Amino acid sequence: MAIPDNHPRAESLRIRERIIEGMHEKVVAEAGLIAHGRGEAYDYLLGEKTPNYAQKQQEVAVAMLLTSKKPVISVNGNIAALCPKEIVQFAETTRAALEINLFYRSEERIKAITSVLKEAGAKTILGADPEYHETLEEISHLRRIVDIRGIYSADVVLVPLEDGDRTMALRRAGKKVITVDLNPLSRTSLWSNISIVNNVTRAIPEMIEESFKLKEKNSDELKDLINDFDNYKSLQESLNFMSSRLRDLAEGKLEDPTKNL
Ligand code: PTJ
Repeated sequence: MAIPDNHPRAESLRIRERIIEGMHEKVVAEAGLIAHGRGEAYDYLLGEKTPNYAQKQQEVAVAMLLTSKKPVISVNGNIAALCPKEIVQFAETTRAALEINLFYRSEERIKAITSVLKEAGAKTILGADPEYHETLEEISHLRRIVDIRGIYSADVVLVPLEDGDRTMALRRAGKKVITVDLNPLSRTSLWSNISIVNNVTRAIPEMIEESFKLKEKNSDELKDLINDFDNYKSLQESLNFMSSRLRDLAEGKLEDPTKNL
């Protein structure tokens, strides 16, 4: 559907269209639409802008990816639909492998996501070839199927827009987990080493920029950034941001659009 440029919610509606189209093309799971709606609601609480606390989370996440031995970025349907080019570029700048890993796994969806990533410029995509499949015993559903060259042997895994079980399982398997999740109360956010409470559509491009800056720093400086970071405190900051923004609105900052009618 063509979204008029002057629509006050044009950008948000265009993003919705990408998710809906992705669902018709089997890239996005049906439940991906529901997940997206939940994300949108949280993004309202942020004012649909990247807050300062998220810039810090993003900086530390990039530092962790750049200092890791074997970083992997896990791609699901929503990521493939929302930011395919950006995720491919981010994998390149952080020398991370890209691996398709799905909650609602099917061969049809793996193929659809593979072609989206290829079109976006990805040269190597892990997770599709059964010859390299291994299982992470800690996970009970289909996300347990991982690539031996990727998530299975990774030290750091970025799992944007994720369900909680796998994050817990990856932590139990001794991996460092970074997530991008607009819900600071999700199990994924609580269980990750670094949780970025921001919209992936802003976070990934901003982290690409950040990775160019951080590449200028030496590894001790990057490690200091990581060591000084406390995920639990950082989640508290994000909750504080959301609640104080709501309080400000409730106490008078909310504009009444009907006042001059
Ligand atoms: O493609 P599949 O089969 O792997 O399935 C992917 C989904 C997203 C359906 C699956 O992982 C799932 O059900 O996830 P959940 O448990 O709904 O969690 C998704 C989380 O991502 C929720 O906490 C949302 O608030 C959050 N979220 C949704 N959209 C965004 C987001 N976070 C950041 N940016 C978004 N655009």
